[in-house]
Amino acid sequence: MVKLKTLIFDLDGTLAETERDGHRVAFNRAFAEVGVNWHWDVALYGKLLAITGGKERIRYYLDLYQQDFRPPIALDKFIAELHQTKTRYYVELLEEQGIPLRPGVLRLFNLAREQGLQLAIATTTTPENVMALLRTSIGSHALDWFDCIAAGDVVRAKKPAPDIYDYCLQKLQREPAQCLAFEDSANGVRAAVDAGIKVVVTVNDYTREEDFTGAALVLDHLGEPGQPCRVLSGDLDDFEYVDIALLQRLHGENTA
Ligand code: XBP
Ligand code: MG
Repeated sequence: MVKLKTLIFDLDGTLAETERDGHRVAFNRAFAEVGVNWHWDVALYGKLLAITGGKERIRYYLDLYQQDFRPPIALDKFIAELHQTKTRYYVELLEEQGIPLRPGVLRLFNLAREQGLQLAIATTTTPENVMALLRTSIGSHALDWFDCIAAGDVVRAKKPAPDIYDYCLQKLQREPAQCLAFEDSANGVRAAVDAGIKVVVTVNDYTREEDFTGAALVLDHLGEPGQPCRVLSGDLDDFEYVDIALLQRLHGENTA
C-alpha cells in the first residue's frame, strides 16, 4: 500500500477566488497604464481563462480580438513588460485589500501539517503572486509550509500540460501515487491526471460547468465544520467536509 505523503495545491481559483477580482482587475489597470484601450470584463475574462498563463492569455486575446494592434516594440517584449506591470498591480491589490482563502483551505493546511503530510503548490501564475497571496492571506511564515512552490515559467508548457506537476514531483522526489492534487479547472485536472496524480476539484463560478473527467471528487468547496461542502461528482461517504481521513480514503488507504 502506497501511503499518502503530499498534498499539491493549485493556486488561482483553488486557494482563493483570485481571477475575477484580482488578476482581471490587475490586467485592466496595466492596460490603462501602458495606454491601450483594452478592457477585460467579467464575461470576456471567463473566455480568456481557457488559456493559462498571463502572457499567453494576452497573446491569445490579441490573436482573437486585436488583430490590427501593432506594438511599439517587439511583441514578445511588449507582452513581457505589460505582464510585469500587471504583476505589480496584482501584488498591490493583494496588499491593499487582500483576497481571502476559500473555505477549508487554511484548515486543511493546518491538519496536513499536524498529521505529517507534506504541502506543495503547482501553479501557472507568477512566483511573486504566490508569495503575495500566502503572505497577505496567512502571513509570511506560511511560505515555509510548502516544500515546493512550482510556479510560472519554470516549465515551458503551462497547464493543461502536466509539466508543472512533473517538476514538483521531481523536486520533492515523490511518485504520483504518493500525492493528491487540488484544482478548480478542467485545465488543472488534465495537468494533474496526465502527471498520474489523483485530483480533488473545488469549482468556482468560472469553472462550474467544465469537464472534470478523471477527477476523483468534485465539490463546491472543501467545507468547514458547520459549513458542509456539496458533492458535484464522486463520493463523500459520511463526511461533511474534507479532512485527512477522507483524503486517505480517496487515495485508497484503509484508515479503519
Ligand atoms: C491560473 C492562471 C494564471 C493567472 C494569472 O493559474 O492561469 O495565468 O490567471 O497569473 P493556476 P499570471 O490556476 O494554475 O494557479 O498573470 O501571473 O500568469
Ligand atoms: Mg486554478
